[in-house]
Amino acid sequence: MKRIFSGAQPTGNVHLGNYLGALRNWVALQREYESFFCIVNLHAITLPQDPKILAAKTRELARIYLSVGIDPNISTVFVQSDVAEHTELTWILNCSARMGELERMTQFKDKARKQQEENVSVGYFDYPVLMASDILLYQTNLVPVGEDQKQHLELARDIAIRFNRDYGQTFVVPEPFIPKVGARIMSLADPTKKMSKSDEESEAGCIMLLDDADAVRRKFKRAVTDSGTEIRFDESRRAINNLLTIYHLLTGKSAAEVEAHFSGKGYARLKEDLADVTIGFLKPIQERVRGIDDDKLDAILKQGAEKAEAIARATLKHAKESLGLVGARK
Ligand code: AQP
Repeated sequence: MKRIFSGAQPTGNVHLGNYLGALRNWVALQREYESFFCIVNLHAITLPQDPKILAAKTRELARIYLSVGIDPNISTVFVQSDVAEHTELTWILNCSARMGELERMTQFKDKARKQQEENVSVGYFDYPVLMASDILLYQTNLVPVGEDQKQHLELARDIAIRFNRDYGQTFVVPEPFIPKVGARIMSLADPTKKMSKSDEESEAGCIMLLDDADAVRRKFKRAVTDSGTEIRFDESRRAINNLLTIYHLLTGKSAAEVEAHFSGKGYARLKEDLADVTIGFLKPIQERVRGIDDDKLDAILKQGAEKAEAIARATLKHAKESLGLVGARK
């Protein structure tokens, strides 16, 4: 079986963009691939975090993975900091990555622009190398991610190719899996920006998986719309296109069926229907999140970490041998 690896950060709240761009595809792919789904808490600390909140969010995110349909009997679910090999391989790959490559990463450039560059952590700069380690440790074939991670994934491929060229075949070179629809869900408040958990200004534009019905209704009601009244898919009308994409993905109706459903209707109806569909979709997920007790979660994460560690250890050993990093311990 080929392998997939993916992860999300336990920061802020998981939103519909994370679900439609990534988690939904993990669920769909987990039966075809040997699957590793990680809660990437080491990525989270590249920006300042409150330790208590980070710990709580780590467990909440694990509950969300399980509640959206990740099956721990067939997929490996684990917390990144439980598998020390992620950080050790990062050091090794840091020596293959190039400063110029990291400086070109748009996520870093955006953040550096927002904060002053000297206040951005070295870890934030190095984030894509940690991500490359995550992926390469599991000899991953396919990485299902949203579009914002495409550039980081290309870097992971470049690092793998360079390492294999310089030190002999060590890593599988991964392929991205970026969905045709839903790879970039936009903010409801500003459809020129992606739905994002760290963008505080756009909280109103972000439907969280744990939002209650009132919040969902309020956010859709206030969603920005375009000029023009016709409700149909049109990439040049970003706001309406985004709303219809969400509706299409959550209902499973084809684009033609969605357009037929809204034919002759107005934005108010679209927003109401979207809120109804979203509330109906979120309710069972939220119930499952509440239903997973601590002991069960601990057992799943422990089992996941053990399984992940065994594979990570073998890959790291191979990488160290490829480099000539041999000491007294085998
Ligand atoms: N708006 C989005 N549309 C589609 N997919 C998205 N993803 C994120 N935003 C969207 C995908 O969700 C997965 C997990 O994301 P992450 O936790 O690594 O965070 P991120 O990519 O940095 O984006 P977030 O969640 O909005 O956080 P911030 O605000 O920190 O940038 C990834 O596969 C991602 O592509």
